[in-house]
Amino acid sequence: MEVALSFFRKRRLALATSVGLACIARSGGAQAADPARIDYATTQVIAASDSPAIIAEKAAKVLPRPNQSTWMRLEQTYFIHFGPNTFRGVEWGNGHEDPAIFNPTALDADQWIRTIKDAGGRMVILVAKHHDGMSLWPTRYSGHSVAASPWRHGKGDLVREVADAARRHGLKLGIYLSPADLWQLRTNASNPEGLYGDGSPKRRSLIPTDPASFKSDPSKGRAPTPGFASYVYDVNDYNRYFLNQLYELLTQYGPVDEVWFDGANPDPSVSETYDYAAWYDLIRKLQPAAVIFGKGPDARWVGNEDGVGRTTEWSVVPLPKAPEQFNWPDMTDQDLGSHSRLVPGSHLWWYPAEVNTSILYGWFWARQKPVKTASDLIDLYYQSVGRNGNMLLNLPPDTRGLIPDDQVANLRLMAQVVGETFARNLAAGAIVSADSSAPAREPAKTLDGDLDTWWEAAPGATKATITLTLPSPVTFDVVSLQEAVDKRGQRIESFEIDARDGSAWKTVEAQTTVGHKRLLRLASPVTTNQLHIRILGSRLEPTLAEIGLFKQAEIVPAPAISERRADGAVSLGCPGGLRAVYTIDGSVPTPQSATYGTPIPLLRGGDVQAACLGNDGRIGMIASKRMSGFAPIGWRIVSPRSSAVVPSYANAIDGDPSTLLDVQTATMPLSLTVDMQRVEDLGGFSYLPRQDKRPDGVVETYRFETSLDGRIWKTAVAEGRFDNIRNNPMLQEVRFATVRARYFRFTALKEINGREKVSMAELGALPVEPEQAALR
Ligand code: FUL
Repeated sequence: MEVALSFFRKRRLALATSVGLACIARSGGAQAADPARIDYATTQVIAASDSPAIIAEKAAKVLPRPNQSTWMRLEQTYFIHFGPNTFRGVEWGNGHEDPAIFNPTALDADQWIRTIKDAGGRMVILVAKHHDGMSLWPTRYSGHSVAASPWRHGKGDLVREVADAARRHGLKLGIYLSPADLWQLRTNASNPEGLYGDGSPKRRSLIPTDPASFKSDPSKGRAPTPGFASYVYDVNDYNRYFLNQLYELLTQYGPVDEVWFDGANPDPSVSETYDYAAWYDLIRKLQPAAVIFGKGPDARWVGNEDGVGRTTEWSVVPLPKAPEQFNWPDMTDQDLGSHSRLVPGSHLWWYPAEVNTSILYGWFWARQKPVKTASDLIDLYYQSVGRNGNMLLNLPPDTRGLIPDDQVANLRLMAQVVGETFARNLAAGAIVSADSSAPAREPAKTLDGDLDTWWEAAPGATKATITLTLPSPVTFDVVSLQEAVDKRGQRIESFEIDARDGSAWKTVEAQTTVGHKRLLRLASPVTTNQLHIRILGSRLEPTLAEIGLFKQAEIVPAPAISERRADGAVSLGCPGGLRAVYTIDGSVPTPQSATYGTPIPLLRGGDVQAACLGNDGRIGMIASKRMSGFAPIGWRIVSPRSSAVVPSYANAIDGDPSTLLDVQTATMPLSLTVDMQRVEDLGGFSYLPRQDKRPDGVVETYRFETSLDGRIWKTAVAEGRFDNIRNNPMLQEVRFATVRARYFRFTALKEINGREKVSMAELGALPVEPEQAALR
């Protein structure tokens, strides 16, 4: 035993230090010969004696690892969030779900993949297990999986269906496996066997472990998947469970190109230590080409769930420790990699951004969650792919197991615009010259359509001007630039673009970083036959692999949908007197839908989807807006009582999301009582947090009560939580058993940062909806 253990300890040490090393090359091999020379490497360390120029050179000579190079070229990737949450209409589960609720009636993974492919997606990342802990493949290591659901009579395997469909259509596959696992939580009364936080010791474990002796003798393995080996790790129960789940996912379904580790944990009251070193090691062994995202070394969360990359986005970031010892916290600062951050002791590391968001306001489907419009999605494309990041857009299927029509329609419009815009590079045929070039790196290489060849300024030059001269003037409003990051790293720090306007030059853009790809949408179209790209600052000789000029495809813009007016009606407006068509039944508008004439009454709330028809009768971009619940006509605040009521209280019930109730020094808990002035059957309430991106006063936990007379109160929700509201401050609709009421009282129990502050854009009351009865 002793011998085995000490052998194992040595092995684990070796493992820990080898994590990620398969692809780490340190600079310095040639330093013995020429101490001044800095070689290209996948990591560089800044020394106290390094001059600013040496620091810049080191930063410029950090290269992406091969898995990252392939990944960055995917650009458009898609997420699928589907699971028990879909059937419960929630964002986060609780670990008490009965797998029987997972019962999609028409699940078609092929429809998911076709939708993604048609939109230009190159990879699908499937949530195989979310925080609730239900595995969507028939894992051997827990009964809490699709095998216990009625879907496909307990014989279903969602990972298999998605992996097969992805392969059929030539898409890569990624896997999201939540480290947080509420089903396994030691305190979960629904699962007395919970492993998460069970305090178990680390034991020598063979992966894949024999499920029959998972706890009694974890050194006993089961037969490995054909083509794969077994591995030994010294881990506790939950980490062994996690490693075995990873093993199943990474050996049974073909190539996996991204493994997604989320940092969120809905119930931190039970603590568990994640043995990341072992997880990374196993991933590298089973799927060496996979990128490890988030809580991992290969791809970085951009820092928000809105789908917005930084305008200055460095792929090289300084780590305070060596990458193999680092624990990858979320990096949310505005400036992650500029020169001032590159301090002595930093380990420079290629760590590109992934920009994730959902097509719905929410990660899981629910009927009330509005769909982003095509123009929102086009913005997302420019703010992610166009800002040196990969786009990761979530398409959540509904309870049928299909991506609903409204998502498909908006995505299709987005893909049409993006596809048409980038179909033709208007710079083709230009003569490209540069004021300096390195040997064999001539500027014509920026127009050869090959990312692996590039122009590079002459040795020593950190500024340069490239000139494009076209045979005749072209009109464009998008400029695309790409650096030769794979072979030369990321270098450009600032640049400007000038267009020739007669005999003068006019600056049309001034920006900072480029990286793998930078797309610039100009304020207005430019017509010219000559263009300068002036690189004003670069960490080392600047490079450009590709240059593109494009004209955004014309599409009829979406109509403006007003807020609900005081009388509860909504109006639509199209530019240039175009005709608007709309629906309020959740269907996607078509040219045959109702034509807008007079304001649409929405006294009990609803979804408006509308589009303008072009002069040729073609449908334009679709806008949608949800009017949540009853129109607040005649509502008044009963308490806090008038003397104490600052005017802003009424802002929560004025139907106008742009006005805020904003109490900066609240005595918590803070209650707000509203008199609706009439008796209604209530089926729930809504809370719209402030939409200005500030966290102040955003409510995390609440109580909700109702009353017929303002004296006797019924509790509808004693203590509820708006899950994931910090990262996703969207409209919250909470349903409860039908109750007749004239008054309601919302109590803010806790602000997201635990401060004495309360804010809200709107508070609303919801009518009873038919499908409510089905919610548990
Ligand atoms: C977050 C999670 O908590 C959400 O539910 C979702 O999975 C998102 C992609 O990451 O942190």
